[in-house]
Amino acid sequence: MKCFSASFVFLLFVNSLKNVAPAAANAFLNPNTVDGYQHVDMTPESRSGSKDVIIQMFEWTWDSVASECTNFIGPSGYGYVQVSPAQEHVTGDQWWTDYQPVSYILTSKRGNRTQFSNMITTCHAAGVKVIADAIFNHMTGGSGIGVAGSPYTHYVYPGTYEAQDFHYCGLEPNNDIVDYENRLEVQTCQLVGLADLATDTDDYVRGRLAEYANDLLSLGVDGLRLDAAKHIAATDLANITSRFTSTPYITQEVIWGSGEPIQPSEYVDIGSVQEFRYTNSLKDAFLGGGISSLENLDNQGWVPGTKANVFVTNHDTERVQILLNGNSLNSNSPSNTYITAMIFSLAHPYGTPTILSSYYGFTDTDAGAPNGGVGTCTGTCGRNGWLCQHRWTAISGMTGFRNTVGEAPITNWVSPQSNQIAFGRGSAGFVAINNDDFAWSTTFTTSFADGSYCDVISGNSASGSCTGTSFSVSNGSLTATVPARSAIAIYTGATGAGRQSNSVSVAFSEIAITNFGENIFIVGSIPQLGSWAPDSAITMSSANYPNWMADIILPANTAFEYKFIRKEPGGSIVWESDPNRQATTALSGTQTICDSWR
Ligand code: AAO
Repeated sequence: MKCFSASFVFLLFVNSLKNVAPAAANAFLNPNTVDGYQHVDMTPESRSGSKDVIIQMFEWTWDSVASECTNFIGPSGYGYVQVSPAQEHVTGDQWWTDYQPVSYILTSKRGNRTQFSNMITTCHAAGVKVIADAIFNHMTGGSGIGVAGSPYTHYVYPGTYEAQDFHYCGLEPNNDIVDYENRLEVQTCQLVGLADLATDTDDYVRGRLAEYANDLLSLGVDGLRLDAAKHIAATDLANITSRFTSTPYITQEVIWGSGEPIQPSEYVDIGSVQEFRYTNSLKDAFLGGGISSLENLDNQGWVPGTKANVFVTNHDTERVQILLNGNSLNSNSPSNTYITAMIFSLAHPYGTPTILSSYYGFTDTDAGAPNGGVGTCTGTCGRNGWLCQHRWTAISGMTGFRNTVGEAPITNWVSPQSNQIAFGRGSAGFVAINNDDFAWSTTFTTSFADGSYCDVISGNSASGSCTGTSFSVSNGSLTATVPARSAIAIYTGATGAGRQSNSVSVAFSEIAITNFGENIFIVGSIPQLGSWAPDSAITMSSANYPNWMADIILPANTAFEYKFIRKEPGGSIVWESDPNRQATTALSGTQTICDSWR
């Protein structure tokens, strides 16, 4: 997999880290009463100043999350890391073993209790808060011994739960959910065979789940993602969360489904809700439906933006996409739409955005994390099979944008056609997204003061100048060309002029799975890339397999096309599929381009 979408190449420039002071944690309590139970909800904004962007660190070990908090996530201004489940789970290499709890011992593939606690301390020191993925709905689908050594059977977890603590709904064969249009079935039968905790009738279960959550909170956890929340009645979930000893940010997985009786809105008094209609709509809009419809998302009948947690993809949808022609964009989506949709998500005020940071795993949708779960990123790319989306220049750049614009409303919205939109956020940020196959050149009206601003999609601000493109604003006017299937974005915190030199060093990184004896090369339209002659293609190094890498000096500010080719032991050559990849080199300095074989 790759740093961005398959059919369009997006420039990633070496990014200077933004200085964002850790905001004071400001507890703003918003008491709600749900079915007689007292609740408090806390939005990310209220806990983290303007830093509300969440990174879902899918399957990263605790030690590697801690390092990344220090090295990149904190300095870049992200608000939260959402980490994979912490409790003991069933054994197995597949990623989804994490979603079958065996006990509430904090030992998982990702590390033990001490490492989990150290991660929280380290991330907090970097100004980053931690959201834990918590599974209240169920235990496992079988029997065995968990990763911390606890024996279990489907309905007996010695010392934790006994057989009477589970639902046996009796509505379907094997008690498994089949009919999502039956509320009782969804909330009392088993999700994919997983033993369903009796969260409605069993007070011991409610107390035990709250005790588990309170243990996480006692270690400093700031937020909880409540997995499969839809499968627990909102009133029952409210009962459990009312027993929490502190007031974490809560985001609940309640997948909206057509014709289904259980609605995301039922859960908003407990906390935020993951709004999957947003995910589906962005996919439809960016894959051809038109993005001009995305201006006002608070009038769609979804949960209010202040209660919505939104994402372009999560760990499920990026995999389901492959199997079921699914419901979200992912890093394999065409025409750079994965990136441009994430730029939109970070620019638009609706909801609290989560950015998935995951790994290449789409040839085997069950595949667990590479490199033993040790997340690895270098510069703006992933390594060792990791994607490191949070490091991509546009994503970290737009996080700075979001932190700067805060809650400012949309201003100066224009959409000359259905796949071109531009808008400001107050007078502090301006973005233009071009989802067409041709460049968009125009003069925009902004609310900016006169000055020269860095485009944070192509680079950033460093030492008073821009590592990518810069734009001048004069009397509010901004004249720009928005490249095809790309975007430009400026904000008041990133200023300076562009720099120009004769050449740049471009670090190409291609994730490609190969067999023994096969090698990956790069070839392209300019002489430095062999002028499309396979014999002149540049060799890539496999030292960081499956990332194949090459540092190549190219002329600055130059558009070119390229592809990766695989040379096989017998001498035959396999080209990547069409169309050619396209890129433009930076004005100066160094640049990283991350791709994956297609
Ligand atoms: C594994 C094996 C199974 C085995 C089981 C037990 O894969 O074969 O039976 O163990 O041994 C993850 C994996 C599962 C894995 C499980 C446990 O994804 O494959 O099972 O760990 O190891 C529903 C739930 C939702 C859930 C989703 C997967 O409502 O909560 O299914 N997601 C979470 C996690 C997920 C995890 C679990 C829950 C379990 O994020 O990673 O599972 O802890 C409709 C319904 C949704 C329903 C989906 C899928 O969605 O509305 O509620 O989600 O179908 O069944 C449009 C429609 C929408 C529809 C969607 C489908 O968007 O509008 O209605 O399409 O894509």
